[in-house]
This record gives sequence, C-alpha cells and structure tokens, in this order.
Amino acid sequence: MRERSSVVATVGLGANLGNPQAAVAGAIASLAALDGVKLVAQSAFYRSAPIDSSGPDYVNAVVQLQTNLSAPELLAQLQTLELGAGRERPYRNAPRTLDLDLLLFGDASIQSPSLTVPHPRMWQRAFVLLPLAEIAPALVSAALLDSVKDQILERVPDGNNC
Ligand code: PH2
Ligand code: MG
Ligand code: MG
Repeated sequence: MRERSSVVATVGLGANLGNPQAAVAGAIASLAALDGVKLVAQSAFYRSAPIDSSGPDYVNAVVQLQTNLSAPELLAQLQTLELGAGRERPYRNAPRTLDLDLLLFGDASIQSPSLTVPHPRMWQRAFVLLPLAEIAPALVSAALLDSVKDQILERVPDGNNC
C-alpha cells in the first residue's frame, strides 16, 4: 500500500479550569507521543481573559504537528485527549479543562458537520494569532495582528509553562 503523505497540522490549545498550564503542557506532550504525529513547533504560553466565554483566565498555545493521520483521524485524537483531561460541554464556550482545536490542516479547506478548517474564528482571536505568529510568521500579517491589538494577552514567562 502507498504511504499516506504527511501534512503540517496546526492545533490551538486552551484551558481555564483546574491547572490550565499543566493541562496545556500535558496535552503538548501527549500530542507529541501520538502514533503518526511529530511535534515540529511549539509557541510560548499566553494568559488572557475569556473571550465570548466566562470563568478564570485562559492559558493558550499553538503547536504545529507533522502527521500522516487524516484530518478526521487527528480530530478524533484531539477529542480523546480532551475527554481524558475531563472536558465537559455543559453549554457553548463553557469554561474547560482542555480545548484542542484543529486550526489548519496543510492548505486544506474542510467543511463537514464535525469539522471546519481553517477554524472559522481563528483570524479574530489574539490568543490564536500571537502564538501562531511566533511559530509560523508567514501566516499572520501585520494587519491581522493590528486587528486584534485590543485583546490583552500576557506571555507566560519561559520555564514556567509546565
Ligand atoms: N476559547 C473559546 C472562547 N473564548 N477565550 C480565551 N481567552 N481563550 C480561549 O481559548 C477561548 C476563549 C472557545 O474555544
Ligand atoms: Mg476553542
Ligand atoms: Mg474546541
């Protein structure tokens, strides 16, 4: 059988319940350990107030994964990790122990009932764009960054993200 070609997938991580930093760090380690997945880039961690949501501050990060999984296969792995971290979905945008969003999948455009890629709100959110600009600057224009400059984000100091 022919090898499936590999793609760079971009995943946004977020958490604002429990120990958000530990949850995000643990999820990055779990992603890196998945079969068919290699961690190729990882942003710093950022803290911000919930946007269109409630509860404690979020910790967010963005990673790039080289993978030969399909987008639905990777999505299933993300959902398994969310569940393993105790994720509950009582209502839309509820505070959460772990959120793993498939932001980009190579240059694919996907519209299915369970998955929309690129993630429809990623270009409006500083907590996605700032970490993404760190690891993939070509994807984030200055104009895009300017459009989210009113959203306040605090970079978590290095060495303090575990
Ligand atoms: N995620 C949301 C809604 N609001 N706000 C912040 N600061 N960080 C998030 O990850 C976040 C949010 C829905 O997924
Ligand atoms: Mg999300
Ligand atoms: Mg999500």
